[in-house]
Amino acid sequence: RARTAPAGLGSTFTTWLLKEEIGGRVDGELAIVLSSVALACKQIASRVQRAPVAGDTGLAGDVNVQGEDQKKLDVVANEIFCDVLRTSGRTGVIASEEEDVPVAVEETYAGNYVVVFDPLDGSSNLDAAVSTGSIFGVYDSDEQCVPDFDAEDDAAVEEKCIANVCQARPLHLHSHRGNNLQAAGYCMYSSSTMLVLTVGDGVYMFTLDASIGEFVMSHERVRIPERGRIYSFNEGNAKARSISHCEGLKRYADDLRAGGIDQNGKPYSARYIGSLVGDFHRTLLYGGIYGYPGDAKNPNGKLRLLYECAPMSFIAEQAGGMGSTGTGRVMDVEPSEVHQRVPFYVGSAKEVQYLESFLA
Ligand code: AHM
Ligand code: MG
Repeated sequence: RARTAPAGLGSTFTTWLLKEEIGGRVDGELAIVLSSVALACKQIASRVQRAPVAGDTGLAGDVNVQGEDQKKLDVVANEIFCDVLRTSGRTGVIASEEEDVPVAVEETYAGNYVVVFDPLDGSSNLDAAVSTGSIFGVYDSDEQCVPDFDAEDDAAVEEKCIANVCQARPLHLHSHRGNNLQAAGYCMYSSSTMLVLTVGDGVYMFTLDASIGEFVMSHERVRIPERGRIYSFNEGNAKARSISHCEGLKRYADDLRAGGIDQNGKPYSARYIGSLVGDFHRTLLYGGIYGYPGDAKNPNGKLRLLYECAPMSFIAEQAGGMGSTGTGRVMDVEPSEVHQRVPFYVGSAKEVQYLESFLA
């Protein structure tokens, strides 16, 4: 009898995907989408590493739909993601932080899945060679919203693409998994390149082994510590928060500095990279809380629901943590716009609950 390939620690991403497919947690199409995402991440990792010598640092000269200056590598990473997903033949619609509206994949290549992504998050860190990452989420398509390229004009196709992304409510993953987020993950470009993802069956981490060009499983069934003494907020925004409606946040910050949940315990430590992927990855492994609140000027904060907060919340929940808007579960927020922002708090369950107790 043939032996089953080992699919635990030390196995490749491809072997793990195969095992998930055999176990019925991933279908053949989703496996191809996820392999394509992994390929895009390898290509981006290589461009990020070589950026200073390849002349890939600095601004591209354009501004994206959200009014942010695009870095050269924001544009390159977006092209890599779009090209790889398009040619996967399994993606119908893609929505990116760097695209104004969701884009339908041409009929010849089109598949069913809707993939949302931030191709290069934290790119303001890039020129200093500090961690960056890509974040992605995969949703089922809604048949009603699949554009008909032959029969419909461009405006109708675009409208359906928007509907297709916004219908994909990242909700109730346990009770309605078929309709919502099917997979979510990120790839961190740091001292190691790490692909972290969930298909609703725990969280797995794969480290890129450059000697073989493969992601190899380095952590399985990751669990975020229930508590953690690291908090990760942009302290420079504290003043804006204190003059806004966020009185509870100010009290929370003062409370953390005074010792947090158990006031007599060791003090908390502040850590803030300014790269969601890096800050989230540390929080996932060490515990604690990451937050990007709203303030007087931006009541919904900065981070985007579809391709930043919802995928990270899915991962956090799958690891036993929480992703919250401060007053409710991020996964329960129904998107109404592609680039919608939400206040975001994520991390150890007890730490997020403690923060929520100040905002109730
Ligand atoms: P980006 O998608 O344009 O890179 O912005 C998102 C980034 C996050 O990675 C990070 O957590 C946050 O912006 C940092 O913002 P700030 O500099 O305002 O603290
Ligand atoms: Mg981003």
